[in-house]
Amino acid sequence: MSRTIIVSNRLPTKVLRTEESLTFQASEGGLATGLGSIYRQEGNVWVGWPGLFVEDANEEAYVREQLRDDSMVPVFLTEPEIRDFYEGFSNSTLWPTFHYFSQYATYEQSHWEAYVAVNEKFCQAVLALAGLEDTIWVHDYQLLLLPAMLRQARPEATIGFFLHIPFPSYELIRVLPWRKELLEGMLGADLLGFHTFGYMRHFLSAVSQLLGFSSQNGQIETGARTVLVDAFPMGIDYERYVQAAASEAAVQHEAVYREALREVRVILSIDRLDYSKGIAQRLRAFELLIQRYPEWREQVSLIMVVVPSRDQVAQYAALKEEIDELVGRINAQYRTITWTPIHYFYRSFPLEELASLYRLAEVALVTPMRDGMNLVAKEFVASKADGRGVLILSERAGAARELSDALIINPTDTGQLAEAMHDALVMPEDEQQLRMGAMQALVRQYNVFAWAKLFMARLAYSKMKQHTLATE
Ligand code: GDG
Repeated sequence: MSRTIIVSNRLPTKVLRTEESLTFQASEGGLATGLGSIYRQEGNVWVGWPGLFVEDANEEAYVREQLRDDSMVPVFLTEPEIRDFYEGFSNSTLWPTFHYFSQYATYEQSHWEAYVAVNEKFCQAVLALAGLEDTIWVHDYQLLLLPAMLRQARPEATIGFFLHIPFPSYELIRVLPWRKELLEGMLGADLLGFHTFGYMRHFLSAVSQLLGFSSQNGQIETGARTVLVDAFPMGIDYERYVQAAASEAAVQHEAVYREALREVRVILSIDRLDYSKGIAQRLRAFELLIQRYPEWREQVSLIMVVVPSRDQVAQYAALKEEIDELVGRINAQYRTITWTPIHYFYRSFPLEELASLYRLAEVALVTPMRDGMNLVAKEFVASKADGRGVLILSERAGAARELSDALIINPTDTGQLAEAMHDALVMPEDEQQLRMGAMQALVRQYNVFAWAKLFMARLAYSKMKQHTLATE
């Protein structure tokens, strides 16, 4: 039987070390939540790092066995590998470059070498597992070299690749010392997927300018092979969020929060800690709102959840400090005995509590500087059963291409953002329902299952086409 082997840097489960034992916990992040619902079907397997440094061969065997029962195969990485491959090349070179923060990028040869070595390690893990009939689906920027490595070992393999972050303009890609190798690595796939046509166009342009390969209708001719490129906007497990929001637990949490907040209306913001998410700019915009419209003081609070992430990378630690300071200053300046302007949480919440926050909020602020897609925007939409609520969405999130009924803003324009918050707070209910209803129909239909199905169908088609061409 042919299976799908999903490969990503992280497994959808992370293994944590407590004093006496190891515990297994679902990981956060868009990829884990999105694909988590589908990989268990039809004997599929997920290959990735379990988030733990194992101490010895016994522990390694134990983790491997525990994960096997849940269709996962771990790739064990060492501390120097995580430092140089993950925190180094992935998160200090590729992530800033691909999110248009080149000024934060570092270019270390040793990080590059670790990146090559870890991609090779993943390649060996997949080859040990994959049968000739299996489909291999590689995910994201940590594994850009893997498609070509797999292709070299298995010229006939069916390989898909999906990039979850933006693909930037050629002008950013050309800065990277290893730009050609990275593009060649990706071109080992049969099908390359991006969230939007914009990212796809940037990729085609980079391939043409750096490698000289032309393309037509999303087909790149490399000389040896044809590679298909297309846009597949990722969706969410819609029903899961509908159900979570309707659950007894979510309703109860909401009631408790509501009582504590009394009549105060809620604007919500949820992200991983990341400079690409525009968190500091959002805080400044909220301050501007209560400066320009003092009537909202004591009437509106911002609930801001920031999920700890990558705090070993210098910029993330600095951002955390900036956010702490901004929240402290704004709260100290405007708070009253009975009102807190910003309720700030630096931790993650269980799904039901997250759902209760989506229920509670009248306005969601999703205002990244750059974001491949942004699933929080879609989850908020799915959670609003009564159709009320307003989404404020950055034009530079992939989701803005689909959710055009949100209030679309430029996240660097603090004034525009403050006005959008005001507009959202005074928006008539029928307009809210009209906009929300249109977005719900779209998010419900193009859910994560539709996304995966479309990608897989297109991958099968690309393979069939190549086969036909080869036998003609
Ligand atoms: C990358 C791209 C792209 C957040 N806080 C909690 C929590 N979350 C969950 C959300 C959502 C996920 O984490 C975050 O997904 P995003 O899409 O917003 O962002 P990234 O993690 O940066 O993901 C992004 C995505 O990949 C998929 O392609 O959309 O552009 O950057 O699902 O709900 N979950 C729980 N508690 C929290 O406190 N349980």
